[in-house]
Amino acid sequence: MRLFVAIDLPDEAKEELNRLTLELRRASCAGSFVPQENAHLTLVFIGETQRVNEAKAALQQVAASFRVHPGAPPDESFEINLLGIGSFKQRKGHTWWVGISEDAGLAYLKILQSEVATALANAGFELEKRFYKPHITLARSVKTTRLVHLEPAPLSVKVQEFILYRSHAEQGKQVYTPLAVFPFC
Ligand code: 2AM
Repeated sequence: MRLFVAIDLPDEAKEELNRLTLELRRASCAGSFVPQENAHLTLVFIGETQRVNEAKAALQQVAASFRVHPGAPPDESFEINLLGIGSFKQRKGHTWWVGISEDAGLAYLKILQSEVATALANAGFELEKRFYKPHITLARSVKTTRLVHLEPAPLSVKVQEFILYRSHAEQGKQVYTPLAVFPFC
């Protein structure tokens, strides 16, 4: 199974992301555009594995200990703010994404990401060693036909849990199925 760990987004954020995606699609001649329901913020991409229960056990430990981490938020949840548009260059075009504001919420998010990555690595999962750049992907392999100026509306997202997802293709579409939800406790 192909697995990843991510934060789900509220409908309001997904609607705004979809508005941006549609605007980008109108200015593009090629690209793979993320459907509204698939929008998410990845913490860690695990990749192909059969060790689902081991992944769940490692993630459960993170959820149980996150609130006592020295840098953790004082409450059961924290807020991140969506801010700005960016892109990564790929061989087949660009990945376009929405970023996260540099504030206390981002600092908490980075701690959470690092805890998740460390727990999975300690459980024997081989993770990519790429620097973590928090982003919410709008589209991949995009080729634009004109200059595009996208401006996300100010939006905050309450983070109170993270989710282990399975990713698979169904009739040519990418489907993300939640396998387990891990609230901070
Ligand atoms: P992306 O949005 O930048 O493509 C599910 O595929 C999630 O895992 C996506 O958010 C994706 O990030 C992320 N991911 C990270 N590394 C990946 C990889 N090597 N292959 C597929 N997805 C990856």
